[in-house]
Amino acid sequence: MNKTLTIALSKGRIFKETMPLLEAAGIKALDDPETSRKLILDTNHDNIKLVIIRATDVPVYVQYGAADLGVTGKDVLMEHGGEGLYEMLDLHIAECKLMTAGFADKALPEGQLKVATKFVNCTRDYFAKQGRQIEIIKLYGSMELAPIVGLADIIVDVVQTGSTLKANGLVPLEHMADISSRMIVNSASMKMKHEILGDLLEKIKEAVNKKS
Ligand code: PRT
Ligand code: MG
Repeated sequence: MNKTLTIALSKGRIFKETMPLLEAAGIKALDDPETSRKLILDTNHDNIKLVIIRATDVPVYVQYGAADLGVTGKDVLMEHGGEGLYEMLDLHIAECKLMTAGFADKALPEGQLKVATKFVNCTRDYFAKQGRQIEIIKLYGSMELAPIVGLADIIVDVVQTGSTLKANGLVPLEHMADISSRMIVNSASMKMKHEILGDLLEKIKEAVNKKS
């Protein structure tokens, strides 16, 4: 039963917080993505590799089976839609909240609200459910700047400590969703590699439960 497994992770907080869980399941990375330029990292198991990619690309790699499994924020997963993959485990890491944010003391326009965000689908769904008319302005980063320069009335972004909002004169307004990172698995891999995946997921689940 020496089937190969490819695990998709992103650099930064997800890698840092996922590795202790993988280590508890007996998987150690042989390189550190912060210092290595390698995109594919070997592990202490010949049949298990890690691919290091952008956070928003993780569900895409898993959807198409380029990775058998991966770790991704619920925000990224909701935005992706979850096609072709299963959400298997809440890892309770990289926790934050998806929020709207804006100026504390500024009245919002009566009519159409301009909302700047990279979370286009989540934002559309959230405001549609409330029957509120919005225009979405898609950005790829630094959403906090948009209200300051008059590009948008409010933003939708993930917030952890809130200090980035505060530093830019903004406040959190509406809580849209609690976010944490999830273990996702390609739906075909789940069938083809059921034994090795089931074993790994079980060990990771134990490690998650031990932590909380
Ligand atoms: O950074 P990059 O553009 O490569 O991609 P990314 O931002 O999608 O990835 P990464 O690694 O930064 O985040 C991965 C996942 O971590 C996200 O998808 C979230 O699920 C989760 N997460 C948890 C966060 C935060 N906390 C967080 N604070 N993602 C981003 N932030 C941002 C926040 O938007 C703000 O700009 O970090 C900044 C600091 O936050 P405050 O509130 O503590 O000031
Ligand atoms: Mg980031």
